[in-house]
Amino acid sequence: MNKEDLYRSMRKAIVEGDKPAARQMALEAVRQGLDLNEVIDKGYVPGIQEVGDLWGKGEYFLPELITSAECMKAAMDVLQPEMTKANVKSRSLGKVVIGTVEGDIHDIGKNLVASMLQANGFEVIDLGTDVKLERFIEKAEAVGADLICLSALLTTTMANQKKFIDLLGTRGLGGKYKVLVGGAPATRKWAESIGAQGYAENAALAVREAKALVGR
Ligand code: B12
Repeated sequence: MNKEDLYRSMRKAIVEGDKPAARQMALEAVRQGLDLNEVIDKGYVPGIQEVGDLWGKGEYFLPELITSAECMKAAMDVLQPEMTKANVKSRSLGKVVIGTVEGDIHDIGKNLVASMLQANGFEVIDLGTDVKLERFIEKAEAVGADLICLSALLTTTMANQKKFIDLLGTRGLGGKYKVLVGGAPATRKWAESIGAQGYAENAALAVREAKALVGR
């Protein structure tokens, strides 16, 4: 199968919620030695975006969204170890504590960011979803993190990104960690307004931003 057909099939697998196909296409991409960052960006992400549009139009409901999210995960479970293998670095670029903030269970974007950071040489500690703000601090302190990455997909939970920066301040830890925020409702302007050190609109840019923040 050529690259364009493969990307189309990946998109279709996500939109139709076909987990075996999503996984199979990922294995095929690895077999063909394709650029896996491009595979994610051009094959899988457009699929989940289309699912979002279908939901917005009222054509898809929660069960379809969940199935599509599981398909994304099945594909990433194949791609992520391969990406990490291909980029094995002798020394870590830095330690990253990442999670989706309290009240929010969206994790597809967060997982992509975590995978790409890891694949590009960061040591990533993923706390999962619905993470209490204190937990980010506890973990960052325990592992000696360089960066803390907060994902939020809801306009309501986005407020927790600001609360987190305020919490760091009240704990006397403002400036100790570089905080990177993201998620669909976040913007560079929002990041600046709350005093976060970084923002990125997608996983590839998150890697670039994280590297810049640790001076690489
Ligand atoms: C899939 C999905 C779900 C799935 C999530 C499955 C999962 N495992 O994640 C399910 C079905 C569970 C779900 C539930 C809900 N959802 Co929902 N969901 C979506 C949907 C369709 C896609 C999100 C997604 O995965 N996008 C694809 C990824 C790749 O993009 P991304 O997340 O934006 O991530 C990229 C960037 O933002 C960035 N990024 C992300 N995180 C980070 C972090 C850092 C540090 C950085 C630098 C960058 C970064 O990089 C990522 C990769 O490129 C969106 C619609 C949309 N268009 O966004 C709605 C959406 C986010 N959901 C919405 C809502 C309302 C809900 C529910 C409240 C619905 C309900 N009534 O129950 C619940 C929330 C429950 C909760 N407490 O969290 C609304 C939010 C509205 C708002 N403005 O607040 C949206 C926008 C849909 C809509 N148009 O109404 N949802």
